[in-house]
Amino acid sequence: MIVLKLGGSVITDKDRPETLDAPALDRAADAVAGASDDLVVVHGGGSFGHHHAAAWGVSVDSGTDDVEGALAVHGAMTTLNRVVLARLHDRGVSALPVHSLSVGARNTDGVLDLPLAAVDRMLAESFVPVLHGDVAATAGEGVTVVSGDELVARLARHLDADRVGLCSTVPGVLDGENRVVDRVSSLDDAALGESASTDVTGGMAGKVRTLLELDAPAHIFDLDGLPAFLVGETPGTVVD
Ligand code: IP8
Repeated sequence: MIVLKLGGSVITDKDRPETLDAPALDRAADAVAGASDDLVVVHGGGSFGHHHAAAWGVSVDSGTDDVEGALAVHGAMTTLNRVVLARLHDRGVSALPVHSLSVGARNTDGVLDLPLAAVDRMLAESFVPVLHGDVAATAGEGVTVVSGDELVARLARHLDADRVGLCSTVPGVLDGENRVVDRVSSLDDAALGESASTDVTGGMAGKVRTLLELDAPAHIFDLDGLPAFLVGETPGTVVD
């Protein structure tokens, strides 16, 4: 079982609102279509979710109770999700959408309650569930952002994933001289930069922190490394 995240910055042009990086998405979809393991895909927000989240002041900790704001973020993400699904369907992948807003809820201590029976059943029926960064109703906050990385962590634990992959715009975790670090076992192992574009859910340091807490080995790589990851190789950086 593989949990794969396609970074929003990979499949969209993150600096231009609601703009796809179509060639990149095509490459990602080609690679996913070539995977032989059971797979769950999560995609990030890129220029679809993050601009709206920033405009409405919505983050993982801070929400809005304005339905217009909630739907601005969610609607942009479902638009992107439909495009991702279409690209996968074009290649014969039986991809189905899963929207966290419909079933997830964050309680007062920030913990996300996310029933995953639908994901389990889709996998059992040989579908490929495709989740995405979203918003979820949150106690006392209206809605807050659910990041794709948070979903990856939840799915990896729930499904007891064998491998977790984050397809990023960089070829792995970089050291101070921009060289890819082969292995990261603690936050001290590398100079971790923050994402430069608008991103309400944190950059590389946050990703590594989340991945270090998982039992499954996680891999961070770029689009060039994605086909190799999906056939069991170890491109980029292993976080374990
Ligand atoms: O790009 C958050 O997902 P991420 C998406 O994985 C938003 O951080 C802002 C709804």
